[in-house]
Amino acid sequence: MAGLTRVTSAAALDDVVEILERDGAVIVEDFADPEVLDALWADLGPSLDTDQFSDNWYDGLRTRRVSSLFARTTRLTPVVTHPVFLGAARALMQKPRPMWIGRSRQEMTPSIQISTTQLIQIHEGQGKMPLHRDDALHLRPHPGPTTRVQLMVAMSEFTADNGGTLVIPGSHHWDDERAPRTSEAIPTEMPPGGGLIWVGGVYHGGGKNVTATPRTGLTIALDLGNLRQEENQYLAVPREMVLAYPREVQELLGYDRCPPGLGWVEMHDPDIALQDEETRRQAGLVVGGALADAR
Ligand SMILES: O=C(O)CCC(=O)C(=O)O
Ligand SMILES: [Fe+2]
Repeated sequence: MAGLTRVTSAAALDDVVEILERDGAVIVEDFADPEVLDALWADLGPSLDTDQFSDNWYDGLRTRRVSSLFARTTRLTPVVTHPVFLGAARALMQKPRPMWIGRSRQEMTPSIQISTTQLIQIHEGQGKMPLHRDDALHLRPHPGPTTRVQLMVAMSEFTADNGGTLVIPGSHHWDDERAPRTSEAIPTEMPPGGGLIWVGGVYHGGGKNVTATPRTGLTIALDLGNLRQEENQYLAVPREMVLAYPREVQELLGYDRCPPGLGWVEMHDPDIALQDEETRRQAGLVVGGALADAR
């Protein structure tokens, strides 16, 4: 069976979007530089130094998962803003929607947001994860518009034997009646630093690891801004860690209004919560647990 389509970071965005529309998945061979990978291992690796595994069959009883990644490192900017990943996510999801407001015909373009972040380490003895669609979290019907674009960066090599993510190309076009079969799935094989990008409607799942070496991946999902985040970034990432990131990443973490008007606080865009104490107080935000003087 032919493998998944492969490109490099230099690929034209239009080509990547076309592959994602056709196959629902693509491998970017050189997604993360070795320095980026080293920095992420330094910040995040220690959280995998435990003998704990996930506590349920679906997540994997021989799989370690670490979440809240933006609370654990300030070095995810080149990953989440990678032009191929973020560019494809924007192209596939930020489609203008027409609407009437009174007699004025307007177009609103939704925002996108970070929805889930995890390190996933599959150990020897872990079997295949059930094939699933991640956008099923939003109970949405298929086929339909793309509402999630997800990334898996290989923190270690991904092979067919060590649990490289299984993907059924084209399955985002299927309806909700057709069941996924393992025989249709292709393993993701990529070097450390490689990136698998897939759309939320594609059937996929972690593979079986029959080797003695764990397989480690770092996943970030971007969802349409009018959906609830899978992982609650407002609770997961402390304000001071959000402040350590550039504006574009802050917006992706949810400090942005999804047009026409989702996510406001005290009638302001939510990034008001990242301003200095005086500005927040004047805006009417509750600061330090007390009602602001402005009330
Ligand atoms: O670990 C993997 O390769 C995929 C995991 C996955 O699909 C999930 O956790 O939803
Ligand atoms: Fe998944």
